[in-house]
Amino acid sequence: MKEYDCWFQKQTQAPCLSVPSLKRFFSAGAGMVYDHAIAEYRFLLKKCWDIPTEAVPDLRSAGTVLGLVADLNPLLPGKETLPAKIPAEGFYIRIGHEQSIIIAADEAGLLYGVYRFLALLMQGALKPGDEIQEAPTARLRMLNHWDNLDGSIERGYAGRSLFYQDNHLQYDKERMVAYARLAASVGINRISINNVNVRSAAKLLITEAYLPAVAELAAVFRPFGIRLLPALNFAAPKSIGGLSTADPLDPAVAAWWKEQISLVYRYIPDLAGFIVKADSEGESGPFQYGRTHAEGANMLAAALKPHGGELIWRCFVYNCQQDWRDHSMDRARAAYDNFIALDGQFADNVLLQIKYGPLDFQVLEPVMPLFGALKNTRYVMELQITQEYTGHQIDLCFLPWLWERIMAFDTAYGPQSRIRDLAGKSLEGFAAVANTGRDTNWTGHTLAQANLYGFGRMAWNPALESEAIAREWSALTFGPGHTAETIAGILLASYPAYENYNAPFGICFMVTPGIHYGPNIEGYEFSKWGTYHRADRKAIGVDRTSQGTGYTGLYAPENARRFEDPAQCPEKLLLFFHRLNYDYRMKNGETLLQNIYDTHFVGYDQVAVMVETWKSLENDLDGEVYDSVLSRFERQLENAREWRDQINTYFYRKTGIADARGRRIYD
Ligand code: GCV
Repeated sequence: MKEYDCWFQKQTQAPCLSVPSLKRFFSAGAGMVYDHAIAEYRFLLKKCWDIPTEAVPDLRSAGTVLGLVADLNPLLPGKETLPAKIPAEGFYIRIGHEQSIIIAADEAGLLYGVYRFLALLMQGALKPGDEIQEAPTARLRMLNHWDNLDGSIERGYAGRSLFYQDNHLQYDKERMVAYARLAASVGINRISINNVNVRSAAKLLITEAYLPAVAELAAVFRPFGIRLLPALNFAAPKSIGGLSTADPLDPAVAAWWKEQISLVYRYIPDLAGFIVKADSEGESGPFQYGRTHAEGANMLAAALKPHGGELIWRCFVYNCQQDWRDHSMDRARAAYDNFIALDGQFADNVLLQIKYGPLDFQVLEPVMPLFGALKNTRYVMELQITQEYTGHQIDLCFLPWLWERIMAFDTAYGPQSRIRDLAGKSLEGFAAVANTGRDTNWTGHTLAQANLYGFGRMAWNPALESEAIAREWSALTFGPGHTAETIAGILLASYPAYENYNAPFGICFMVTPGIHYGPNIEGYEFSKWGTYHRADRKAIGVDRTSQGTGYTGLYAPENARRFEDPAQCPEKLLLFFHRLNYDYRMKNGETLLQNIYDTHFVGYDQVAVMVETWKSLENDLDGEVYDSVLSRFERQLENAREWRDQINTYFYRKTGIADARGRRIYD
């Protein structure tokens, strides 16, 4: 395996379809992305199998026919057997004995069809008679980069920024093309290129000092069907416009944005729009001027409207100056409380971007109650691929395992009310904070490539199972067979293990402040961030029921009822919703305390098994990949040991109660 190539490896086995049929192709269509889809077909056959391709002038003599339905239809024999309609960005593949076809109604669909065809070919999963018809469930499939112009990345664990260095756009063009290929091949169609905390030079990205370079970057992504979506600073009218205010209802402010956004569109006419973090963690926003978030967003949306742009407005708005002494505040309520009353007030080109959980990408959190509750607002879900709270790409944590559970969450127990059912309707897409950087393997931990891959696949089809994704990614990356199967198994074991050795049962933020790696049980206990667990000698947790902060009541009735009652609440989230005594009896008949001990002993042991399993692959893997992953696993084992022992010791010291099974707890 070559790490840099990710899921486009040089193949060691012949393709499962005949080489001459792959070689001789006929295509019809027009447009930049169409041309690129054909170019990708040719490029990847050459790169992965060393098959040179040849365009033939006559459809009948071609082994593979690719193109757009409108252009191919008049030429295709047996067209009545083709699907009557292929949805936007979708494709249809049919494998024949003599000839295979890849067709789409639009250019992006053809590109996705080519990638899918090649991915299946690499997995040895195509044979005559196969028909594959797919279309993305949701329209927006976005990567958010939290990259700063100085080249650093907020919460980045894979080296410096892919885009910037020394306050300039500075990148290796070939590498950027490779990145666009990786993203497009799993269906990504939007990339935001700078940190939502828009500080220093990044404020100037929308000015002529940077726009020519941003336009060049947009041109790299354009043939891949990917449009850019920079992050804006809400206070820009002041910081770069020289105005005395950024009040969204001030006509001078609105006029300034209109002018500035028109300027941006002169350079990048197909810009997707902008993303904004406002009134959050120190960023400026409409609250500063006594305005609502609808007023703030709509002003920017109006400036984008003539250009067909969309505004992505983040809901990560909460008070980060709380007093731990004050038990009446509950940060988990914040996004809901700030946005639910605005339902129906946003302009039609505004989409709210809502983190999947009410806090902040914690290891175990429930799904945010805004999903399904917003009835007249367009929105997308935000996930995090970069492993801020899930092990910094030192620890292995296969995130599609978590995402599968999020997609299956039923918001209301009504018809079509699971997250995956809402996708493509009110839930118009998914965004995720990217985990990539300049490290040769893109993601620091080589196996963390699976998270990038998995996000794209799940954003394309939220009904996909994480097991299928793990096997698919492993087969593409390591070649189908025993090694890939073993690695898929390791991936699938990783999230449950991480959950076990991390903070228990939905307690959040027991992590080292600031950096967010490694345990610090009371690190956020007396801080301003609203992140408390309030453990004492007898009990732990925040009561978020109707007797406490009332958070459970924000859910639709069925969920409110389940979460309200500890006996019905999913046990993994028990301490997110409830304050419980350590002697509370859980479903297995053991106390809460004993369950905390057990999960932590088990979590460490699970990591030890993962390490041994990895070692069993030594002779099957490229030495560099083997060694680099092994060294991360060794660090993970050490981290799991710290978590296990610090958590267990903490609760042992609080309670004085030893492990019922007599295992060693340090005092
Ligand atoms: C980009 C968390 C992270 C911050 C991040 C923020 C956000 O608080 O720790 O680094 O800032 O989320 O999502 O805006």
